[in-house]
Amino acid sequence: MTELTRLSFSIEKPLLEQLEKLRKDSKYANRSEFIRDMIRQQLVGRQWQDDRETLGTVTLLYNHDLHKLSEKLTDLQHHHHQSILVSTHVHMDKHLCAEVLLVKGRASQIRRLANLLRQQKGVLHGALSISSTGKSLT
Ligand code: NI
Repeated sequence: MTELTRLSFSIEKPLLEQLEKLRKDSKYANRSEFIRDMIRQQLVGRQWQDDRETLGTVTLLYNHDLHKLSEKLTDLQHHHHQSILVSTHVHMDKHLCAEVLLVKGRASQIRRLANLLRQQKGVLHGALSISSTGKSLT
């Protein structure tokens, strides 16, 4: 782990109050950890903006009764197997399925894959959650 450096800085009182409100709302007990995580959040956003190698999850909810939808989604995943690290399928009820894919690759490729999957007819909800491979976050 990298050595910690203590620092002091000036901040307007109302802005400090806003920071404390954000910290409490986010249930962080430790202000330093909250600020470190805010910085990391900015860095992850920057990695995605700069189209760097990233990590993300794609969640899909769909009705498997729809003609050939399951096959279509499986075909698309096979076609993009280099980007998909792991996938999980859960049968939600008699008709609905949920899948979560852990994906890794350039940000633009992951976005394209997530959009391709969620725009298939019969996919009721599709969401991309962005994360990071962890490089440059420590
Ligand atoms: Ni299922």
